[in-house]
Amino acid sequence: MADTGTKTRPRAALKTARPPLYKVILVNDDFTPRDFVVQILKAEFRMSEDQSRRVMITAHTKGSCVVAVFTREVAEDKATRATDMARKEGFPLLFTTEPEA
Ligand code: TYC
Repeated sequence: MADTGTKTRPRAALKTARPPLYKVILVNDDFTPRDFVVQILKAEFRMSEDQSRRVMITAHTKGSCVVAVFTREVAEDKATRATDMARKEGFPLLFTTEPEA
């Protein structure tokens, strides 16, 4: 095969450049009002009204939906904050995180 000129970087350098990513997942439930879910998505994840409604409806119909992907700390922080906002209003809405791939 022809030499493409691409050099393999050391493992340590690659790891520093790309930390593992985590998905924030919105979980459906039977009690949280749709509009409240949309408000949370807009507030915590800075999503538009349109995007928020699509994600909410996907979770509603399929059971869950990936909201966004972040580094682990950011993903866990956002999932906790969003879940806490719902708890304060007495809703069982849940955001979880899991490693990507
Ligand atoms: N299923 C809820 C209802 O019908 C709305 C909802 C959607 C709740 C998505 C949670 O992640 C969720 N009121």
